[in-house]
Amino acid sequence: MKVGIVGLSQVGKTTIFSLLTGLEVDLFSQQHEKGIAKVHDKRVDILAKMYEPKKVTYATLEFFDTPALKIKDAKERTAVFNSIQNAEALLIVVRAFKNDAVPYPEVEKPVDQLKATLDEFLFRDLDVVTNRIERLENAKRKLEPKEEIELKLLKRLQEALENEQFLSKVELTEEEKKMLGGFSFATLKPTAVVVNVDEEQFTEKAYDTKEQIVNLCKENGFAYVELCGKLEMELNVLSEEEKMEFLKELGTEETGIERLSNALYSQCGLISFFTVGKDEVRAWTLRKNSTAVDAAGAIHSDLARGFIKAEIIKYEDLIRLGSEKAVKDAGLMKLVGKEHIVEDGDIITIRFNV
Ligand SMILES: Nc1nc2c(ncn2[C@@H]2O[C@H](COP(=O)(O)OP(=O)(O)OP(=O)(O)O)[C@@H](O)[C@H]2O)c(=O)[nH]1
Ligand SMILES: [Mg+2]
Repeated sequence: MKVGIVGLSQVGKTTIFSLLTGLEVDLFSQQHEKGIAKVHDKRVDILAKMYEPKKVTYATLEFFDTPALKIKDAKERTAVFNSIQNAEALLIVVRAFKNDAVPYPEVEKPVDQLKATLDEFLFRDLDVVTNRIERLENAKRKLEPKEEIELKLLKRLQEALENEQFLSKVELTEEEKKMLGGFSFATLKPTAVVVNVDEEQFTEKAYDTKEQIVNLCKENGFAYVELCGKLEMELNVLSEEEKMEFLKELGTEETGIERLSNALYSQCGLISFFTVGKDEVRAWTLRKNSTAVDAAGAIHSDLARGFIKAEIIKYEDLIRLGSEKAVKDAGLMKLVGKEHIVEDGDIITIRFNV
């Protein structure tokens, strides 16, 4: 899953990108980068303790940093969105932290930053829709029936966007969604908002216009996370033990970056299943409602091709009963066929024959 990080200038986009991916980035280079972030899942750690495997592999998300959006600047907008054309989800960064040494974005109030960013999403999609409509209307030939249908649909979308409505709020049939797949509309992508707060705001759990931001996120179905970039940077250089200690003092068990990657993961409709053994404990990513044969295919195409059955035990059962054998003895191992729907936390062994 690819996630584009967007926002106004000097809000902490590159800082958060660097924290997520563990890549060291020069904050002053305007080059945008991409990188892989592990999705921190405590269950993987616990399974690793149980199996003591040679290798532990977490699920991952891929992130893209972008240059700053400038309010109502069509050229910058095109540059930013073109650079994340392939992103399947978007992460909006909003700055609440106060520091006069860091120039403030064009609008200062956090909620105004969010609104300005969302407007850029709307403008982007409106640009795309309008261009395509013009192209179809100016075609010097008779449109194909499929194009006629597309034109009608695009006009509906244009009207919604002009009324500042996100395309995610427009009712679309599966057929229509498919038709729109190639446009990479910003307002159709799963979106999360991260507010970059300072230490004081973090402790107080409060910042200017928070309530409005939380409400906007609710209305639009965005995931919402607060974190303190500066604190996360400090946490980053600590040993695992020191980190746990520090987090405990802060009254939490997870870092903001861990919360953020988990929130994004579920916002994107993703679940994890696990494979376990002495060689490797590993989390794999699937979309919700995927089947056992999809799970096999995620591991290797051979496993999907030669799929016979899948053995499934539940993570909770394994932890509760202490061993695979105990789970089997309790009759809690399921042997399932291709079409069985995999659930988050399933531990899977594929039986196959190629
Ligand atoms: N005090 C404080 N400073 C921060 C925080 N996060 C980022 N900064 C600083 O803010 C400045 C901008 O951070 P960046 O991560 O480069 O922000 P950006 O959104 O990528 O900036 P542009 O790409 O130039 O738009 C840097 O000097 C950071 O060190 C934070 O949580 N607290
Ligand atoms: Mg940057």
